[in-house]
Amino acid sequence: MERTFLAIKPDGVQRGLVGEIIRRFETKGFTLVGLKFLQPTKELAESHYAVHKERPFFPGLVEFITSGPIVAMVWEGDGVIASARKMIGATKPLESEPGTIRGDLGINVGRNIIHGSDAPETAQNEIALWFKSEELVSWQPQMTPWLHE
Ligand code: DAT
Ligand code: MG
Repeated sequence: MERTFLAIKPDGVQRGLVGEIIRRFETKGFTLVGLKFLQPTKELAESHYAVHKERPFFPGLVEFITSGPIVAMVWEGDGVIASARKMIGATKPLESEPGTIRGDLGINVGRNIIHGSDAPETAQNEIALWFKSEELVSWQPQMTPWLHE
C-alpha cells in the first residue's frame, strides 16, 4: 500500500491548525500509520531539504523549520502521494486553489503550513529519514469496506 510523508510546519502548529489538517486526510479516507511531535534539529532539516541546498531561500527555510515543533506523519492509501499533494496545493499559497490546505489557510510561500512528499522515491526517503520502521503501525481501519468496493 502506498505511503507518504507529511509534516505540519511550525506555522501550522503555532496557528492551531493541527486538528484541521489531520481532519482533512482522515475524512478523505487515508490511514494514519505514523505520527510524532518534535522540534527538528538543523541536521534533520538540512537532510530533508537537501535538494534545495543551493537555493537562496535554503538558510531561511532551515531556520524556519527548526524554529518550533512540527507534526511529522506518515499516511497510507491508494494514490496517497499525488492526492495529498493536490490536497496541499501549490507551493505559493496565493496561487494554491481554494479548497486546498495552502489555498484555504495561507498567504506566504515561506509560511506555507505543510510539507508533502512529491513522488514515490522522495516519499520512501523522507519516511525513512523521519521514522524508524518500528514507529510505523500497519493496521486495517474498520471503515475500509465503506471506502473501497
Ligand atoms: P513544496 O513544499 O510545495 O514541495 P518546494 O519543494 O519547491 O515546494 O520548496 C520547499 C519549500 O521551500 C516550500 O514549501 C517553501 C520553501 N520555498 C520554496 N520556494 C521558495 C521561494 N521562492 N521563496 C521562499 N521559500 C521558498
Ligand atoms: Mg518539495
